[in-house]
Amino acid sequence: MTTRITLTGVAGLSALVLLLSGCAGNSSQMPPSGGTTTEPADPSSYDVEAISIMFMPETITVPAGTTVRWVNGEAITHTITSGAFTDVNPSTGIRGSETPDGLFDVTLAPKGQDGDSFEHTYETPGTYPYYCDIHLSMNAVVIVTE
Ligand SMILES: [Cu+2]
Repeated sequence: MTTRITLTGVAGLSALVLLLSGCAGNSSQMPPSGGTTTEPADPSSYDVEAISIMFMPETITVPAGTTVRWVNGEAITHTITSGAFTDVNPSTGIRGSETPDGLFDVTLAPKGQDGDSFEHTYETPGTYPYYCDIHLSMNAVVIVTE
């Protein structure tokens, strides 16, 4: 009897916690996409944010078939340009040169405007550097595994 009462109490508490966290999630002002923390949404997609003149995260490793989605997190224009960059200064992060490879080269509108995100699906394993053509400090890599 004592055990049964305890179990009921625990179950009731768990339900209360779930209820409370559910309420908190609904009442907070979460944008429909792209939260600040990782969402276990779709494992076949991955978000990268352009923020503070950087790509966050700068290096990602994803399995082949993953759709990477870039989202502009600030009110300035960036580009997502596929291609190699060289001679990145270790203290400033500024690259020395870049070579677009033609895979994609898109302009991201400032945050909140039409065209402030872009998606590309990486089907083939390999290393895919990209950069922002406007800002020499925005250099990043997508590593696609089998
Ligand atoms: Cu930029």
